[in-house]
Amino acid sequence: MRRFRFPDPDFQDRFSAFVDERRGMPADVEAVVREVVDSVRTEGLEGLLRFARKFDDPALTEATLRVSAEEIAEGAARCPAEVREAIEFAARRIRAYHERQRPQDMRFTDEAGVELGWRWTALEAVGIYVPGGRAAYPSTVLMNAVPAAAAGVERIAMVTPPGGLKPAVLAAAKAAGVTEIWRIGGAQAVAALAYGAGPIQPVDKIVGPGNAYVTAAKRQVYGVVGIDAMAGPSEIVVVADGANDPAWIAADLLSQAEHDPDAQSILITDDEAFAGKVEAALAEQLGALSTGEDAAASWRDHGAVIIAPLDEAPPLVDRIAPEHVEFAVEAPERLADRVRHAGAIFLGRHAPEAVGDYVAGSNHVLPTSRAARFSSGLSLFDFIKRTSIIKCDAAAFEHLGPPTVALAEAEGLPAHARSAAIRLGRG
Ligand code: HSO
Ligand code: ZN
Repeated sequence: MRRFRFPDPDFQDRFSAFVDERRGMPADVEAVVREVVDSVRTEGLEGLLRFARKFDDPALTEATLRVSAEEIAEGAARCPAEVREAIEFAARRIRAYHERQRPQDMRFTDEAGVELGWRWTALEAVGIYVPGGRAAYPSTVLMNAVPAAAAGVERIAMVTPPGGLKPAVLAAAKAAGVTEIWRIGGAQAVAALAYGAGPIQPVDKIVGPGNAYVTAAKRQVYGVVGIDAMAGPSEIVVVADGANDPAWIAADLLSQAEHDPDAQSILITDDEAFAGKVEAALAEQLGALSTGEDAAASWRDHGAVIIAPLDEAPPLVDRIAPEHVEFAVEAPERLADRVRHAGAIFLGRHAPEAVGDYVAGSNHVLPTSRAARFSSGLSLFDFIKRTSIIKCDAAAFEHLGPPTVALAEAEGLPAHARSAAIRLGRG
């Protein structure tokens, strides 16, 4: 854990160096992934089964590739009722939030009499990658699939390695409106979604988190299909005054730290004695966490405490451009309104980031590694696209034809020029 004091003479230099540190350099797996992706692309089902058997399940066959409706229903039924209800509660709230993002179509006639506009339509088919192992989270399924369903995507194909098929994941898939589930993971699953393989029809876009192999595969199939943003290790900045319960703030910092040894939690406070109490509470809570080893490594290597007047917090937050920022202060808007770069902002003492991870309704797939400077979290917009509309009658064309001819001639494209000129009676 690093400690910074705003008035220290070397504050700016040390803080800048800290912000620019890279966490978790991605492994170079491009060449390995290239072979897998090419094999699935050229061999289809055969290539997919070869790699799926090698890496995940030696007994996998074409017949067991798809998780049947009965398996989904049975698995979901094994999910404890309390968890299933929480999943359904979350799904409803995420759906309601994302439905409000739906933009209007537009149609207008400009001063030249040209009718213009655009209209939005949903993608037809989307693939959702759900990691296996510890990170097989039902919330991942909800945050990726519910916005797709809300957008009107007809086919939502989920892939997950055999270990990912946990009861809560299956319950989330049901609640989210996933339409098919395939028992495959890794780069071969991404390639199968992009190119199709045997019974797996190709999709139009692939979203969802994964390891270095999955991420490299998504990058390699980009262009054939759309992909979502590349997710890095999670981050949180908590801006807190001394009136908070230190145990609450410590818990918030640990809630990100436990994700990954490369996650980052930063406390900004104007009260040095309070910071000390948060650190003590954090050390105490760490010992009781089953995820304590990762959380301790994250806090030790990437954590920070910044002592600064709260008025200085917004520009510091902007430099960090964090995935999440909490303002646990008396008048949170006064500070938060001055923040420009953040994936999600949590206002007040009763809005811990964990509610945003699960049930607030907003999306928990958010820009990391300072990408909040230029991008936004996953939303309905990731599952719709816009088509331009252009309508001209003869009178409107009188205005558009001559400059079209001029530009086409300037570009040396005579057929373009003719297609306009012919309609002006000069063809
Ligand atoms: N906080 C993570 C998402 C997550 N949390 C999933 C719990 N489950 C994204 O930054
Ligand atoms: Zn989380």
